[in-house]
Formats: sequence, structure tokens, C-alpha cells
Amino acid sequence: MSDTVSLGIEALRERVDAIFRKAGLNAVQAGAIARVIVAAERDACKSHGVYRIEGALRTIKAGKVTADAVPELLTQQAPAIVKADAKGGFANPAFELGLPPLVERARTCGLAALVINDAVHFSALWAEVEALAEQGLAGLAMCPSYATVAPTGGNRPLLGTNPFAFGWPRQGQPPYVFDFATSVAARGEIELLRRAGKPLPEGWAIDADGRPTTDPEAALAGAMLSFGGHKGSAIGTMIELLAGIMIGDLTSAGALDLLRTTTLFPSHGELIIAFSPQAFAGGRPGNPLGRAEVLFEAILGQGARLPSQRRFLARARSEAEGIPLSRMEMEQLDRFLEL
Ligand code: NDP
Ligand code: PYC
Repeated sequence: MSDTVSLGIEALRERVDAIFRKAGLNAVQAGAIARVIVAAERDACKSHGVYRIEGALRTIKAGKVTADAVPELLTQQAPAIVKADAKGGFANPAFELGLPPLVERARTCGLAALVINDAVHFSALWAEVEALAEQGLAGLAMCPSYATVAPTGGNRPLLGTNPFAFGWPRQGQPPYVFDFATSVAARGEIELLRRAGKPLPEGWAIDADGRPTTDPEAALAGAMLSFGGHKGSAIGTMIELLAGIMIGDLTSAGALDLLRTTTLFPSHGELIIAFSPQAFAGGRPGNPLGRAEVLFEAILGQGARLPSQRRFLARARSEAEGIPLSRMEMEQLDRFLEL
């Protein structure tokens, strides 16, 4: 018997949605997080796919997310800033609510930002910049997390794994998108290696005494390291400033102080910025989207791949053949439905 089962994308979405409805989330919350979890699983982003259901259920059970939250758009105080209050619910429904006015503002003003406050956050950010690219806009998305990363030269968790995503629209092709943690790896990757009983690559983490470690348990009890040393540490700090302090929400240290555990999902804000390439290039020679293609071709011409290429290939495979899930994952989904 094969160890892998294929499930259709819609069938998995319905199952995940049902799990969260059964756990007490309203339709707005359950729908949005089911969509983002299934999109991650469809695109073979295992660290933010069905593996995240368990943590979300724990967070709901602990009362650390408002299960019946309905996000609200706040009265606009600046023409290019759209504010969405997640009302203690997950960030994803607030993003879905804020996306249309963000697109409209970016087209009118040339650039615009969506600020999400008071949100529980656990998901990958690429879906959000992809949604902007589908509207012909370039985008940046970023958020703090909870303090699990030591600043370069330091020895204790202070920064979050602080994801950072960028998207650029392409005509007739999937967009150029990158999305990564500013730590060497997402914390979910360490947890997946711990579960598989595998060591971490060198340089990912330090233990509770500040010594380099490849033991996932020791890393989870110690601190992760920033990617690219001082460079990733500074970008992680920038995210604390822009998507924490500047938007009047929690930093990663503040989120951990409030939650007091990393076994539940943290509450904080998120910042998404949308740019109209045409508005920025206005009056200059050359179409920015056409010029970008020359750059992408030059990258590919050297035998390099574009970020998200692996993901788009996985998506095409899932669309054609269904999403591959291990028997263990399938059994776990069944168990979640019985809880
Ligand atoms: P990865 O290191 O897996 O991937 C980073 C990016 O680099 C992806 O866009 C990937 O594209 C691309 N990439 C990888 N290898 C190459 C290559 N050889 N050439 C070109 N591009 C490449 O990401 P992380 O583990 O750092 O992060 C995983 C996810 O975790 C992200 O989606 C992030 O948003 C999420 N996250 C969420 C947090 C939260 O608080 N909500 C916190 C931290 C992370 P591809 O996918 O095609 O391989
Ligand atoms: O993978 O680092 C991570 C992460 C933290 C919160 C959500 N994802």
C-alpha cells in the first residue's frame, strides 16, 4: 500500500474548513485560514500547510484567538493607508477584507499600504503579494512573530523569524515572488526536522547557553540565528520597527511576553505595501514590466531559477493530480474532525 494519498484541492479545503468550523471558528475565520493552509499544502510549502492545523486548534482551544471575530476597516486617516482591525481573529480574513481598498488606493496614489492590527498570525506571506501581483501591482509584506531569534552577536531570543515577501507582476506568467523568514529557516522547518528525528544544518541555531547546536530540541529551547548574519539581523529589526512599532502593534518580544509560550500562535500586526510600477516609471522610457522580463531572462539564462518556480511547479502538479498527503497526515485530519 502506498504511503501517500492524493486529495483534490477543493476536497482538502472543505475538510480543513470543516475542522475549523467544528473547533468553533465562524465562517469568515475558518474560510480564510482554510484557504491559506490549503494553498501552502498545494504548493508544497509543508512548513505552513496542514502541519499548522494542530497549532491553530491549540490556539483556539487556549482562547488566544477570537473565534467569532469579524475584521473591520477603520476610517481612513491618510489617503494611502488602509487600516484593518482583525479584532483578535486571524490575520488572513483582515487581509482579504483590506485587499480591494489597498488595490484601489495603490492605483490611485501610485503606492498604498495595508496595516493589519490585533491579529493572530501563523501563515506564509507569498499568497498576499501574489494577490497584489494578480492586480498588476508590486508588493511587499512583512510581520514580526514572537521572539525566537538572537540578534547577530547576541545570545538570546529577541527578534522573531519575521517573514518578508515581495511580488512583481508578470504578463501571461506567474509573478516573480520571494518569501522567506529573516531567520536562517522558518521555525516550522526546525519543528519538522525535530519530528523527523533529523539534525539541523550547521549555523541555524544556538542552544540556551548560546553555543552553536544542530539538535532541534536544543535549538527550540535556545535561539535561532538570522540569515546572512548581521544583514538578516538588521532586516529582522527593520520589520520589528515598520510592522511592529510603526503600526502601533506588538514587537516579537512583546508578543512573546503576552503569550508566554511558543506553542500557540502569536498576536501582532502586519504591514503590506503595494506599488504601481507604471505610476513609478511614469514619464521614463521603457515599460517596467517589459524591462523586468529582460532581467528575469538574464537570471534564467545563467541556469539560475526564479524564487517560487518550485512552488508553481508543485501547484501545477497538485492541480493535475491532487495534493499528496501522507497516510499519517490523512489520519490526523480525520482525528481533528472527530475532536
Ligand atoms: P525558504 O528558504 O523555503 O524559501 C525562501 C524563498 O526562496 C522562496 O521564495 C523560495 O522559492 C526561494 N528559493 C529557495 N531556493 C531557491 C533557489 N535555489 N533559487 C531561487 N529561489 C529560491 O523560506 P523560509 O523557510 O525562510 O520561509 C518559509 C515560509 O515561512 C515563508 O512562506 C514565510 O512567509 C513563512 N514564515 C511565516 C512566519 C510567520 O510568522 N507568519 C514566520 C516565518 C516564516 P520556492 O518556494 O519556489 O522554493
Ligand atoms: O515558521 O517561523 C515560523 C513561524 C512562526 C510563526 C508562524 N510561522
